[in-house]
Amino acid sequence: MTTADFVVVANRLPVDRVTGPGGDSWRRSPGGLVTALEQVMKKVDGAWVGWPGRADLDVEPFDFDGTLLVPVKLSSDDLENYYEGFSNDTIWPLYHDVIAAPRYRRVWWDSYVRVNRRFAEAAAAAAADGATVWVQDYQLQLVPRMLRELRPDLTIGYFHHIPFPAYGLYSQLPWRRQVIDGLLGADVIGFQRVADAGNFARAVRRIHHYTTKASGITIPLQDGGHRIALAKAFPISIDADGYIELAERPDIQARAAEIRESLGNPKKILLGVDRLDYTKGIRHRMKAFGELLEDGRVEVGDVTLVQVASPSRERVQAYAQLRDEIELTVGRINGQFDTMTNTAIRYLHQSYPREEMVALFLAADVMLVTALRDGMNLVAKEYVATRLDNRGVLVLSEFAGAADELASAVRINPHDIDGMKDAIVRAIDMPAAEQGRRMRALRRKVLENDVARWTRDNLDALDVARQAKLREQAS
Ligand code: GDG
Repeated sequence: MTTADFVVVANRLPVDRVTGPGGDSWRRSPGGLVTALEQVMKKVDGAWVGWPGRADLDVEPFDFDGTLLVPVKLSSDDLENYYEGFSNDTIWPLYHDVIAAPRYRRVWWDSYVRVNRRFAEAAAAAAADGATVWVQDYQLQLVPRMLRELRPDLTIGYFHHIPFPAYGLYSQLPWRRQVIDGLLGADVIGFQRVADAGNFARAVRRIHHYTTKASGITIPLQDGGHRIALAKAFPISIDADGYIELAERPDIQARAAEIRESLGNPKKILLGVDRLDYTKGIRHRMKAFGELLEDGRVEVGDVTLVQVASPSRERVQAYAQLRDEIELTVGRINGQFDTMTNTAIRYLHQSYPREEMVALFLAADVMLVTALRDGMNLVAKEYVATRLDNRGVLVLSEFAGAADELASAVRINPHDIDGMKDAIVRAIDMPAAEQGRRMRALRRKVLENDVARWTRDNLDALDVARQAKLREQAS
């Protein structure tokens, strides 16, 4: 097989299998990581290892737009145990501070180990001598160590897209030592927030008593020597220029006006955009909005909340249950407050093309990001990037990673319903001058720290690690 000098390993390949009249073909998938890495992959001799998106699909590596795509086959059992089970029903709730109860099942763990090994072996086969491999996210935490054992010549990076919890919670994990060891196989371990990197370093100290200093973790080796792994924050971002281009398009601006019109031209539109996930605080947001209507502080006709809740992980029980709860709440609020002409909440359990999302951002006066825990939250940054007129208000949870950079948002604690109600009213009533001051500061941050910068910072850190490795080999 052809090998590559730069290999990305992620749960999903950057393409979707589509069935058309002429048979099956591959189409680039719209994900954030794909956009982030597009430029890099074009420049280097790159490969991408991942699941092709359909159970049991067995395909040979193939070239797509100059990148070697290496499919990892997953059976429906693997998907149930490794993906829906261990990744999304154990790690996801545990790492989001146990908002939902994590389930610890040994068969899920066994499958997670097996599937991680399969990814590591595929990456080892795709990587050229001395290559750099960049592993993505919580589904693949064991891959760095497995890969280091298979291929000590490689420089290995890992990026963690979700929070890393405090040790008091992390220590619940029956396999806490194995997961830490898996991650420590990387030379560079990237996190969203400084606090996540700190929690990780503390877990390493508690479990192994290794020395950690600034971002460096000293890992003793069997031969009596040691190596240093870097655990550091690299806050992820968006392709800000891409969003600005969309926001400048006359057809998308016209669509934004049309959306306002079709909602009955309320004075203010509030917007929420989330995967339907219990981490996003959708229920808390609705509770606050419902109470504002009840208290008479907000009137239907003046204010409408548009909530896009895109379908997600529907086969995991906690998600099915959350959907029922949200839909019951929306039904109750709308039943009580809707009029023949206006609705309180326009709820959309659907996915939309990016153009439509941007039109919604342009139509919205207030963006509500009320996550109970979130690695970063790209929606907050996307809203800010599209506000070309420097108007609009971002209400942002302190528990989203984005809060570290976006200090000029109206910050909230989503658990404090009264505080969130006051913040929403403040956002609705905010004078244009204050909106402008805040939005300009927010836009500066997002435009400076875009996704190109994120990729560059990560790759620079990997390059430093690679140079150190080469020097060591030479000495
Ligand atoms: C994880 C972490 C971290 C949503 N609905 C539609 C749609 N979206 C897009 C948004 C945004 C993306 O999906 C969601 O990204 P988030 O960051 O908000 O949240 P997660 O999916 O939970 O992502 C998170 C992220 O990884 C990156 O590291 O920030 O903390 O949890 O881009 O716009 N896009 C379209 N139609 C939809 O209906 N086109």
